Amino acid sequence: MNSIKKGNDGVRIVAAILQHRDGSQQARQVGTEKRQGPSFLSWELRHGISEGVAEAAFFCCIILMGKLISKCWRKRDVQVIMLGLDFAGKSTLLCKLKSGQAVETCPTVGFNVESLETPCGISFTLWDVGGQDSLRASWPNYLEDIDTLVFVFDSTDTARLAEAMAALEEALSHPCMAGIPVLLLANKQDVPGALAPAKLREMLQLGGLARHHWMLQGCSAHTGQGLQEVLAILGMLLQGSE
Ligand SMILES: Nc1nc2c(ncn2[C@@H]2O[C@H](COP(=O)(O)OP(=O)(O)OP(=O)(O)O)[C@@H](O)[C@H]2O)c(=O)[nH]1
Ligand SMILES: [Mg+2]
Repeated sequence: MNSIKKGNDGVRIVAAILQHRDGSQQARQVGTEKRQGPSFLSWELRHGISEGVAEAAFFCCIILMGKLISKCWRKRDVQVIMLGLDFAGKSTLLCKLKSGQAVETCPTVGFNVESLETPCGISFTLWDVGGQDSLRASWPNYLEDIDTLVFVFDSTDTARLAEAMAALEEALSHPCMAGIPVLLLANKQDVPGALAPAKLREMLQLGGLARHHWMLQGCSAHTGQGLQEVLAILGMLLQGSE
């Protein structure tokens, strides 16, 4: 059985271990090998360190590349979810943002989805999820891996404002929502007597919103009022979350 013994003067002693019949062992030197470099560091030690450093650097590179790839992936695949009570105008907003047209809609059962772009060139996927009472239990399924939440209020429906705020609060309490920016839309501003955004701001009970970066914008999915601002704010929020 051969083995290698380290010399502390940089000389590597190559030895053979002889095994006798009675079980005893004897080491016999069969050669030496002089290594370059500082004598206080044996060849094996130096070799071991450089190998360890190379290994660590390799794994660091892998981790950094993984992070870079996942960041690039996120950039290409930004997800925005739009929630709000039924009749708030989410689907009308989605169509107006996508095509510039105010189309007649049906209540959404499930979701609609479109790809859009902010004025600063961030492409994002906008999910419009049905807001009927019976569908709200499915909202948490849409909250995983989102980058921004858009919550739409019907500014003409003050009777259901408390219900809308409770639904918002419920969504914000989901663990996936931690640190996610929120854009609140006071829709239907074209309707005379609609609750003004400033008034809605006053009435908002901050609750879970206090833990988020949030903004409020008045708009009309019918006339397109405020929709350029909506896209610009989304761009800011999405840039901030990158
Ligand atoms: N006047 C006015 N009406 C709007 C506006 N936005 C939407 N509406 C109307 O509000 C009604 C409901 O709009 P939807 O877009 O279907 O509402 P929704 O939030 O998608 O509703 P669900 O799919 O049930 O969750 C429709 O009759 C729309 O035409 C708006 O800005 N102004
Ligand atoms: Mg809808």
